[in-house]
Amino acid sequence: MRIKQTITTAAIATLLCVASALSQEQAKVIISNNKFEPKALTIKAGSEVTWENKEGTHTVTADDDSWTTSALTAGKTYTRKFDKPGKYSYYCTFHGSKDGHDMSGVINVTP
Ligand SMILES: [Cu+2]
Repeated sequence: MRIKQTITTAAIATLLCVASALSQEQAKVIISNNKFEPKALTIKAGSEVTWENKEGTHTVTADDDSWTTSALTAGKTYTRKFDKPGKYSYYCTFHGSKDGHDMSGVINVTP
């Protein structure tokens, strides 16, 4: 009984460890009709974010126009690295607009 409990605890601890490592190194935003999920994501400077489009056609476009994707069709991904801390707002040119309207999101980059 005691051994079983210890093994279960160890297994859970391992899973939590793996989950936390994944969330740090593979920040992901899922694109669907018509939203970014999560809408707000916080990462550390130097991390990459991958947007994965599950359905429809969308763009990932910076509010300040400093970067954009072309139209991403279903199944396409886009990865961008964020080196400097700051707040990076973005939107889909087809279904959203600047300043967080409709289909939009934000990446918060911490030092
Ligand atoms: Cu869209």
